[in-house]
Amino acid sequence: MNHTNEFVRSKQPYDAIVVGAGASGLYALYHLQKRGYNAMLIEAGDGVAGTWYWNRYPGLRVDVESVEYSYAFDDDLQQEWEWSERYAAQPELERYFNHVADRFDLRPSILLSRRVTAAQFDEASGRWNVETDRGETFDAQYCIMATGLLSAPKDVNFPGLDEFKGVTAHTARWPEEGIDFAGKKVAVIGTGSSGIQVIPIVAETAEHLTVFQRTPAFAVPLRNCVPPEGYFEEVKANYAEWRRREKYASFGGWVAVNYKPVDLTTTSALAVSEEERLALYEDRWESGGLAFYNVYPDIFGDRAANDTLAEFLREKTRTRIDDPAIADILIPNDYPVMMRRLSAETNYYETFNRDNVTLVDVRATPIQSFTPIGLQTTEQEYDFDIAIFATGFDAMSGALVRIDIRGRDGQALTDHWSDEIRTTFGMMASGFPNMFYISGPGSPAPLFQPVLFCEDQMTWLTSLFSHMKTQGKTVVDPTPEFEETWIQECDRALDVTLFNETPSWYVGGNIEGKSGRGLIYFGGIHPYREWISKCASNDYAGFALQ
Ligand code: N01
Repeated sequence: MNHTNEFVRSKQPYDAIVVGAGASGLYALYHLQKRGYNAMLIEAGDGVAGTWYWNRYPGLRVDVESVEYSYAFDDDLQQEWEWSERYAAQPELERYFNHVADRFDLRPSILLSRRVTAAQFDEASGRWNVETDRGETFDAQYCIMATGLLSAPKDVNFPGLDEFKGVTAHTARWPEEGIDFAGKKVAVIGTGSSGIQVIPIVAETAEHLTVFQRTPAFAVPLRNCVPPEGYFEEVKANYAEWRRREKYASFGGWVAVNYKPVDLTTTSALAVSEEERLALYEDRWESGGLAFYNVYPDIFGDRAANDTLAEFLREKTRTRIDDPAIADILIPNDYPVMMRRLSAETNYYETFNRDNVTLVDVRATPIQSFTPIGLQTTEQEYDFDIAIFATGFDAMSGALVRIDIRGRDGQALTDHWSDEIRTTFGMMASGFPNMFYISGPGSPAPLFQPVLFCEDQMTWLTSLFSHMKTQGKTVVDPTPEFEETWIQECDRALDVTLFNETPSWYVGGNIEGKSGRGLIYFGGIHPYREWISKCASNDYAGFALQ
């Protein structure tokens, strides 16, 4: 038992245990401690930063501008931190979250290098018993799962993989020492945001790169750079206003377009002239990154509106690819744009113009199995020294179902979620009292940047805790009836969008047998805030207190 462990143990019994030291977990710990709760945090990694700790593949950088993808809760923090680029790369983000841990003196309350393996609710005490893979147990009134929405890699289970004699790596579990591609034959499987970021970097030094693509992605230029002189200073001088707009007047928690904060577009894509529509799309194209999330709202629900943007992006992309046959494979034409997460890229399409890069369409010629020297598709064998899996995540619920969570009467969370993900506001599950998820399944987290979203959820939670205190209550549990209301609201919100038209991680479609029901609240942040604040002002109706 190390010193830190003893120090943390000496502070028992806890009011709250936070699981996960990513953006949400660090903030949750800070928020609770600032309000006088005796809280500690447990993290599986050897360092903090969550996503930015585990995913360290070359090419990884954030695709929301750094000045926006950062905490808003402390003005001194946002004034003093200096970003070096428009979109920070992984090492800088890792430094930022480490700085936050130091600046707010969070480290003494963080236990690193142990994975939470189990948590049981004890009916008699109304408290949680949390176990780690080191055999430790901790006890707390509240258990706050900040385990990440995209943190559990999807299982990689290609037949024959055990026989492969080369090096393998998953983008989300990249070795700290890195991988040298020079003079090597490399394969990348997967062309979502992770694949799209790593592929151009690998191609620069590998002898040969073979990309195995199943579903083509819509990807737009990121346009990373050192921003024009004075830009960061101007944002900082007006941060309060930027933050207000990000939180209350944006689609996803970011507002920068061409270095200016823009308002949400509320008109229909079909209600304006083609000239006006194309001018807006050109403006977003020029800006780069995720600016396309701030176009006409009906692209999310109306296929004809969506087609206008999809076609714009297809035309732009085609001009960047030399070989029309390669372009046909790389450009999506059978699902609506934005219904898979838009990727932001740097030299991605140009990479396929290189002599040392081969694209394999594994939709047309599926991978059959790995071999000792590579892999076999239905068409031919490919050999390589290094296999990179950019195959994605068991999103939203994956990190939670990998922990043996037991609620009332020993019920397993995996049983509660066996048919579909059932949560209340994406923050709790009925029968699992006093356990809360931050950016959890059933929340709008994937549609709103998590660094800001956690502030909303933690504020709501500590208001609930205060309410409980004033009522003399110690246990909170959503009723099954209210949970059903929330699931139906999730259904309603999904049904008015086009998200179900392609089997992405948004709807559980990337994992065989996974239901998309209740996985994400597609109503987005603004209706979500209305729901949770209405519930709070209604004395938390739908939540049973005891
Ligand atoms: O994962 P993905 P990701 N055989 O699920 C393919 C965020 N993020 O890690 O779609 C062959 O998007 C799969 O093909 P298909 C961001 O929110 C952000 O790239 O199943 N292929 C797909 O092409 C993002 O959306 C950044 O047909 C297989 C790919 O692998 C989310 O994380 C950077 C396969 C997986 O794509 C996930 O992104 C990175 C198989 N058996 C990630 N299994 C930023 O820029 C899977 N694939 C901030």
